[in-house]
Amino acid sequence: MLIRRPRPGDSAAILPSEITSESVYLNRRKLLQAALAAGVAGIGAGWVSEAGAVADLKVQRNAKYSLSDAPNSYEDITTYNNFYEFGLDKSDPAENSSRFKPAPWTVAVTGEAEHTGKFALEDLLKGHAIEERVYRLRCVEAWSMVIPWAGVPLADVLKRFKPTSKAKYVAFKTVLRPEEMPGQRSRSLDWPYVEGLRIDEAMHPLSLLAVGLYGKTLPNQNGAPLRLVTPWKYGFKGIKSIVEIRFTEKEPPTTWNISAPHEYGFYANVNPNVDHPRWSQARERKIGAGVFGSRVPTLMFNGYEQEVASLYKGMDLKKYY
Ligand SMILES: Nc1nc2c(c(=O)[nH]1)N[C@H]1C(S)=C(S)[C@@H](COP(=O)(O)O)O[C@H]1N2
Ligand SMILES: [Mo]
Repeated sequence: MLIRRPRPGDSAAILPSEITSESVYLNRRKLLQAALAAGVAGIGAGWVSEAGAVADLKVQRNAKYSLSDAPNSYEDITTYNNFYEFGLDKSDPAENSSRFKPAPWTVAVTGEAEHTGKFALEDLLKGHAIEERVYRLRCVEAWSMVIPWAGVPLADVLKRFKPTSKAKYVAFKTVLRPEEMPGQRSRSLDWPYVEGLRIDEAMHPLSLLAVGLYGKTLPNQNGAPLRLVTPWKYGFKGIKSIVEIRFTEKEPPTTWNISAPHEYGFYANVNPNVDHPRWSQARERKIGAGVFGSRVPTLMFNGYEQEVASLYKGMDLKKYY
């Protein structure tokens, strides 16, 4: 029997049934507006809460760290997701995350740092200006999207805790709430989802703690209220709904590496020259570029070679995948 391994989504072409056409989307919005006007709760619950939950943010575009590419539509970004806590299909996170409560939110900062403790999200972000950064997200499944994130540089947040000289890595953990996250009631992955970065990767100016997109707070399906974004790495490093940040001396375990170690490594740097064991990484399908998609060459480090190559000087990138 052939057992298919779990993987961060689906590398095959999208099925017509997965595509939410513009007209269907607009009809849903009309339904939502009608429901709101009539004061009816429960109709299209996912959409009501999704639209209701996000709030405007004050953001300033950081041009230095933004692509000039046109971002994907809000619809693309919020309906084509990987968030296995809410199901395996791309449409599942938008449909199954309406009961998730991203507020109030507390993050535990632990491990090798002078200041540790539990912090309300508001306190974690206090004093940090929220930047907009347009990054490309390259999924390991060989598709990509351009997303206008809103967030704060991870380094600025981490430095306030004064990591000690033993802090060689930073580990992140997603919330464990099977009552609100139906995917956590099945054993598709080891819950909670965990990820990690080497400390110099975490301190790199491109690493972002995102709290929003398109100038609004994150919708649940995109990792509300706080998620990681490291644009030179495959999308699965961008852990969602973070509740713990731990400074460690040893390389921390990471969810996809636990799930399939010869397919997903710790580094997960985008690399068109190192194929996934089951498919090529040389090209990517741009989401939103039509049903037939537009396949374009994948760039080394997702286009951020100049900025990040020095982090990996002397390392064999085939061995450290
Ligand atoms: N907790 C958690 N974080 C996660 C995932 C997940 O399943 N669970 N999927 C990852 C993968 S494979 C990708 S490509 C990105 C997708 O982010 P987006 O849905 O906001 O585009 O989230 C990453 N973060
Ligand atoms: Mo992914």
